[in-house]
Amino acid sequence: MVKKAVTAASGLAVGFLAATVFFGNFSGPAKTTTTAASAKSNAEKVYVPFGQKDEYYLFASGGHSGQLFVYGVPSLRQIRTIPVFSTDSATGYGWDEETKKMLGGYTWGDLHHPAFSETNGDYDGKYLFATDVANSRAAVLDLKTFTTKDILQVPNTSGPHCAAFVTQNTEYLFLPTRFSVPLGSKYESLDDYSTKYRGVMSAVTLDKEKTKLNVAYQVALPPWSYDLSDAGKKESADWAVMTTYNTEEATTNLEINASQADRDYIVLFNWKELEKMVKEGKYEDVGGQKMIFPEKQKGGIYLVPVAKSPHGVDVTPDGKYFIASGKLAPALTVFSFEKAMEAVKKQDFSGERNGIPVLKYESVMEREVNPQNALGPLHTQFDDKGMAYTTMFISSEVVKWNPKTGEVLDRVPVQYSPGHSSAAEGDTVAPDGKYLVSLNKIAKDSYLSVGPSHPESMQLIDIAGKKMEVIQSAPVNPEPHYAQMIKADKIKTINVYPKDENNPLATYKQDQARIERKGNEVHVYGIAMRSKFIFDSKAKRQDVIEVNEGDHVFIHLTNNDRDEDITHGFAINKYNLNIEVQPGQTNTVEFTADKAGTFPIYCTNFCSALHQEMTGYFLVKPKQ
Ligand code: CUK
Ligand code: CUA
Repeated sequence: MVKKAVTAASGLAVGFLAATVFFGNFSGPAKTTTTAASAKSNAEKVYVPFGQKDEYYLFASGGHSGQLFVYGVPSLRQIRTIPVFSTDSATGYGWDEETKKMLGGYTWGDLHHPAFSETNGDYDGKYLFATDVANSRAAVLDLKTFTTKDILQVPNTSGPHCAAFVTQNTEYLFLPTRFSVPLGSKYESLDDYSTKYRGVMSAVTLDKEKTKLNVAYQVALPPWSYDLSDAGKKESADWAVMTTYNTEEATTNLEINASQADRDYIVLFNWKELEKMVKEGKYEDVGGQKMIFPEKQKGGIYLVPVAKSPHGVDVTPDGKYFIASGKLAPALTVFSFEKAMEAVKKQDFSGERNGIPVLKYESVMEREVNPQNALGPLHTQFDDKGMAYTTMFISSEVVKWNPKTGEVLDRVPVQYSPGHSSAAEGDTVAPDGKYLVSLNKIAKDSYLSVGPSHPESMQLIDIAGKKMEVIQSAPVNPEPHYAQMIKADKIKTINVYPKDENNPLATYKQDQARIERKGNEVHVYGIAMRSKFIFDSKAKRQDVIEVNEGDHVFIHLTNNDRDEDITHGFAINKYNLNIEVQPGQTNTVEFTADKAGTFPIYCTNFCSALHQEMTGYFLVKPKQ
């Protein structure tokens, strides 16, 4: 079924707009120019001399690299790459048993929105969540070790783009999806899109004891696309909001067909009410999940009309308002939670869509703001005075404005086409108001040329004063969708993995390093230490593993160096194997010795003056 015929004229108009969106508008605001005097004072603001540390950590999305990048602010120096959804040979991520199992057979992911765990609406520095649009996964990282601890394959769902965002005490992580699919991803004709397809939102909880993610329940939303969402704060803490597009339910050529209606919606839901429904058994079992169908189980979910094709909604730090914009229109719209709650109470509805009540736009809208000539508003961040900073993708600028009055206070050009920006402690109830990093999609002529494709770009903006000032710029890895910036002193890392005497795979004493055989299974309980491997303490050559062709080999390797930063690697030449053991850590690699021959083993991580000597042999006796 074709939902709506597209007239030639409107198709053209939208096509033109889409072309503008696609290419950006570089003739918009003037490019940042730097005088010698301002360059000197900017350099002083961002220079972090050796021996001193950056004031903030910036955890930035690595997009379709599947990784997460950690930068220091204000220096914008990259400190670390943390693999999350993709394999990473630099750290052996995806080769050792634990991380291989977590990746679930996938070798890549598309990480969009990192989110810190929160306590009372403030980043608590303990965990970081992220989702994978490509293969429908969610991950939790432990910030004590900067490592991925669990990856959840989210059932019944397709592309949890709009996440991660957490409620103010990390009760839930809500994962609405970008794509709608039939429940369970089974085959259904696209002609039945409106009746058989659904956009599923998952409510996920974190088990802090085990650092594991679990799906608490799901909601079968209408077959629309859901975009970036945000949880309420303080008085709106029980609520959350997410934007939708393609409420036209177009199934082809979305560029044009999903931009027909003048308005899309913000989905407004009360998670306390959804929780209650689940407790009262008001759900259906779908593939073992508790699924709420809003058209049958009424209450808790409402729609607020919004300018068409919005790309996100952001809640103000005081929890009073939520801000959304149509990404094809110049208008920023401020909505009031108080008004929305009032309208819900009075049942002030203009009708229903797909069985969900629609609140009247006029009843919830607080004000519309139109910064002159600003185009393509995407995402909004906040400072300590409650001022909002919205990125303008098409006109390549950041606009500072006051959500309480609608007054536009300042504008600064960025190079070019910013997606998100990230303010210091910007998603908390108390942002710091110090820095804003503009995450730009296009670098063009900003850096030394590297050919037809250029890096993405971050620009650091000083937002402490009345006027914004771009003070630093850095090329970055793809794809900086979103980042969160946290005060560095909130993060408490460990230096060495503590000894775990209960771990049967760990070997802490050199004389206990051993090779055990059970039929064609070979278990190596080995040690890596400066600057040797001990696989078998009793053998003539302690650093040799000898097996028969076809044997199933498990190598359990413990790093017995208990000094900070002494990491060892373990690789077998031509066996496509590489793991890492951090100080005190034990990791396992499992494989079949399917190639007979002689294969050198070596440590991949430069660990000492005799690192080059940290080698051994893997000997595979051929089958007779
Ligand atoms: S999205 Cu990429 S700029 Cu995934 Cu938040 Cu808006
Ligand atoms: Cu151990 Cu290099």
